[in-house]
Amino acid sequence: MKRFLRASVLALAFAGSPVLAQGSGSATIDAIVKRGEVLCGTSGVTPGFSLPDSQGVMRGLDADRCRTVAAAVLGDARRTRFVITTTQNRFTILQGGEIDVLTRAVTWTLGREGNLGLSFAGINFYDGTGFLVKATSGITSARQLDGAAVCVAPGSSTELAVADYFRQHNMKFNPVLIQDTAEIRGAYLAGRCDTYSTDASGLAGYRFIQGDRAGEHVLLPEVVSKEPLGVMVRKGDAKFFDLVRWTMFVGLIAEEHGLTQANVDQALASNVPEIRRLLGLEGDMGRALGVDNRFGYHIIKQVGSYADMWQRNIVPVGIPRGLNRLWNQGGLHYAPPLR
Ligand SMILES: N[C@@H](CCC(=O)N[C@@H](CS)C(=O)NCC(=O)O)C(=O)O
Repeated sequence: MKRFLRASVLALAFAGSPVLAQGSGSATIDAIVKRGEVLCGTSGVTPGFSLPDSQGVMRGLDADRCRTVAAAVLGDARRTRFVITTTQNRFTILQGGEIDVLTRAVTWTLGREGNLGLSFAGINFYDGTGFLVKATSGITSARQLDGAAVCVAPGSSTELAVADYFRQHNMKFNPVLIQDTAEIRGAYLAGRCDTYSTDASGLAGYRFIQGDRAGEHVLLPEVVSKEPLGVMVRKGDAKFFDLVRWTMFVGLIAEEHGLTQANVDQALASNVPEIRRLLGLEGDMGRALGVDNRFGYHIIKQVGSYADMWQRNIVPVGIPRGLNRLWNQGGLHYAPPLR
């Protein structure tokens, strides 16, 4: 009881904390503070990642990633604005400064990191290229796709992964390149291609929104590339890069310690050193990144741990956690020590 009271008092003291004054050491952070919102690029068409709900609120893992940045910088996860970007224009929009962060299922590749003046702050979701076919096609393996017409977005990493896969297996394919995601899906449904290829998560989400008709589509078992979906920022603002990267680690560290949106206030009474630093009870962790020391608390309280985000966004779409488990549970997500 005593511990609970202590936690409640602490939680009150933590609520509504002010944001840091100007002078974070990051031009992007300063601009966000001045503007009062974080601008994020999303697709707005991908269930589980970014799709507006019936109230028009953007939902998904990518959308929540944006919210963690708002929670960290502004102390308020609601202060986000989502800018719809396409597979092709997303990089130019980030380069041009129309958004602060690109959270749009964007695969981390050498070419993108080396050529665009942009950097990947971390991996939000470990994915891979998949193929969706109609159940009536009778196709059960990607190896049966020799000579197939493949619907794919131009400028996507999928386009390159598909080309590599077919070449490696001495198979031919005919790319049907369509920019607009709704149009790609339409073309696939209309039979203009034999298979629709993109990130397996995107295909699972697309199949999911078919509802009763989901059974008409089959996600082939082969995952033919690594597609680590990351979060991009402009090069040249190392402080902001660090911050965005640590907003990602906060969710993982919270999950490691069993912290959730629901129990984070009780955790304010914890004596576990890393939890205390994570919540800003001791150490100068936030300041080192140009934000308030309670940035971790705000993220967990307002958006949640990675497990919370997964539960809210990905579980309904039916994608198994797989590689996206924590490192100590057989997955790949691993955060450095918060100290
Ligand atoms: N991870 C791929 C994404 C591929 C992509 O953009 N696919 C299209 C066509 S399905 C799309 O709009 N996806 C929406 C999304 O992934 O949120 C990349 O970085 O290139």
